Amino acid sequence: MKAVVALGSNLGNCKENLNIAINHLHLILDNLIVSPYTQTKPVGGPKQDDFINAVAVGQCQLSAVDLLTKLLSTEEQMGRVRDIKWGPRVIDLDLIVYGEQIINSDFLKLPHPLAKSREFVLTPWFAIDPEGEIPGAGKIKSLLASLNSQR
Ligand code: PH2
Ligand code: MG
Ligand code: MG
Repeated sequence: MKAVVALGSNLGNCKENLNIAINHLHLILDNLIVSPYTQTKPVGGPKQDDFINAVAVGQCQLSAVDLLTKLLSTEEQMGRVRDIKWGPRVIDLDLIVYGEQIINSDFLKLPHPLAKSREFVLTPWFAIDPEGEIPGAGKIKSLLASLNSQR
């Protein structure tokens, strides 16, 4: 199943943090493709440093819950501390889309409910997967166009 994972970091050596996370993702996902890293202004949360964001796309045989569990354990191994909502973080690994799955549990929401409105997810994703889509929301390309027309 196709997995789309968004990566973000704005604490410490952000590019190195993304490199380490990508190495972990290679152990979990096959045929991994990684977007260029992009510096973005923080969206929401407290005043904080810019983020480095990227998106990775790969193939996975795990259940969605098992995949998310592995992503969360990578975050934990890398020293992620969960305190302030949308606050600074060493690494954030969000499961954006998993095949066509639609899930709405407390643990896991698929597709990621905010992805369709987040330029820092859609732009790097589009760079590596221009035909990509969010089930129920549409093609990245049209989502980006509607974000741009709102501004
Ligand atoms: N992640 C958030 C909140 N705001 N802003 C940017 N630019 N990049 C992020 O990855 C990000 C954010 C919550 O996960
Ligand atoms: Mg996030
Ligand atoms: Mg997260």
